[in-house]
Amino acid sequence: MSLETRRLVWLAPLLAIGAIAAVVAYWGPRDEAPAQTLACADLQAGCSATLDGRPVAVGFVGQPRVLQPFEVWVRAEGADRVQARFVMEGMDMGFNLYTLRPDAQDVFRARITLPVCVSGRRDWRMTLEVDGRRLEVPFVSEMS
Ligand SMILES: [Cu+2]
Repeated sequence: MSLETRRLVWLAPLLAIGAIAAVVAYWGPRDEAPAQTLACADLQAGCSATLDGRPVAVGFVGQPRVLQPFEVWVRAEGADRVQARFVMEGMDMGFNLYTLRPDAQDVFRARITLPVCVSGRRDWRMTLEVDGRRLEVPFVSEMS
C-alpha cells in the first residue's frame, strides 16, 4: 500500500462519519422554541395570549371530563394549522393529538375525549400548536 492509499483508507470512514453527522444535524430533531404557558383560570370563559406577536384565544365548551367529549376552540386569525395535544407531566397518557378545523367564523374547533388516568390524576396540560408555535395550557379535568 502506498502512503497515499493508506491515507485514503483512514480518511474514507472519517469522511463518511462526518457526512452522516452533517445529515443528522440537518434533518434531525430541531430545538423547539421554548413554549409559552397560558394560565387560564376559566377555560369555559376562554383566555387569550399573544403568540409570536399574534393574538390567540382559547377556550372549552363543556367541562373537560374524562371519557366525555368536550370541545376546544381556538381563535387565531390567519392561522393555517392548529393542533392540540393532551399530556400529563411525567406520565404517558397515550397519543392524544387533535387537529382543530376552522368553522364558518374561522374559529378552530375539535371535539376531545380524554382517556382515563390509571393513577386518578386530573392535572392535564394542553399543548396548542398554532403554525408551529406552542402554547401550553394547564387545566384540571372534572371528576367523572
Ligand atoms: Cu395520568
